[in-house]
Amino acid sequence: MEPIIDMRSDTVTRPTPEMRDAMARAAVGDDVAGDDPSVNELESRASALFGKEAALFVPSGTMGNLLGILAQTAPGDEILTHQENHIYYYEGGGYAAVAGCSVRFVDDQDAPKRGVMTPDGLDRALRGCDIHFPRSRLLSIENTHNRAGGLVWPEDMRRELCDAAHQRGLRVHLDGARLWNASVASGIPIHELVEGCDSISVCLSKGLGCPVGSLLVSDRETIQIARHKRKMIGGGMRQAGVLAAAAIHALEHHHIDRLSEDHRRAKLLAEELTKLPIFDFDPELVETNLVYARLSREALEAQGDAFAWQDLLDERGVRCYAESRTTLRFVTHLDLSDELVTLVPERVAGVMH
Ligand code: TLP
Repeated sequence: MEPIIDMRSDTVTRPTPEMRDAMARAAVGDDVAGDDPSVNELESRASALFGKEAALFVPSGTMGNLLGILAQTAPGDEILTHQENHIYYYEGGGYAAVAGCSVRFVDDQDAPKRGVMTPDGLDRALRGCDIHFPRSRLLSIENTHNRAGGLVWPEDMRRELCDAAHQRGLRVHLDGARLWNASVASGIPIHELVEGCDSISVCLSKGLGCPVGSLLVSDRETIQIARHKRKMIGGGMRQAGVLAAAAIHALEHHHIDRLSEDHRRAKLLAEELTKLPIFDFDPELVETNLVYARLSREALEAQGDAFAWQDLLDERGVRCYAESRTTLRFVTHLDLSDELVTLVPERVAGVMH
């Protein structure tokens, strides 16, 4: 069925013609030798935007998170995080396989929103200093929180948690793959959203529409260690300015501001989907560009679980991911339009006829 509407992720976007032009024209050099002017420019722009001392261009968000861990822990250390956080859930266990760390979960039982952690939750997880225990070293938070539905952390709670973590001797890493979305949705500038975070990984290849790339942002010393570790794990790239130029183009051409369009379309889609008996979720939970759409009991009984629904929708030209047995995820992004998004509910409804 034409056109195919690909809502699997905001990673599926292709660079715009203008972005490709900027990439073709990029000034480049050998970035491993520190010679690539475009990468150097991107890194210094990022550190200014985030209000931190330094930044490092890396191939992926997964590598940004892994380097955040590698630069701030030693093998045997423990990372504290929520059980639904990407760093634990989706990164192939890199924290263990490469960094030699273990993970201990901080629950969200007294938090107003899923995936949000509190100082009390942190205290329930921390076991203190004792020769029997691993050294608790790093707290990792995620904003926006992917598996909690793209939610934006309540800023006061984030700051409170960062303070509590520091008082307990932990460093704080922020997985800000979609921090741009958090900033646009909350109206809070990026540099404020990262106050109290010791390192931040942010993706360029999601909402901003770049083909490749993420940044790790931190203090000079941590970035220096991360630069060394990046080379160690094979992430040193040569004429990477071709890629950095895409990001500079995105920053200069309103690819951040336009995320409000993605958020508006996600909300609209959620409202339309919940008018169908196929879904059972609250559209109010949609705060940014991710729509976690829980299937109704009726839909599950009629056609099978979310994985079966994913295949059925695929046949109808709507691509999305099943995130669990009951829930489909639809993501809005740069390559969609109002026209395409409004086609989705009727195609979904067609599955039941
Ligand atoms: N997330 C992808 C999948 O891995 C699930 C997606 O489509 O959402 N942190 C967060 C919060 C992420 O959502 C992702 C990607 C990453 C890190 C990793 O980024 P990449 O894919 O660049 O390694």
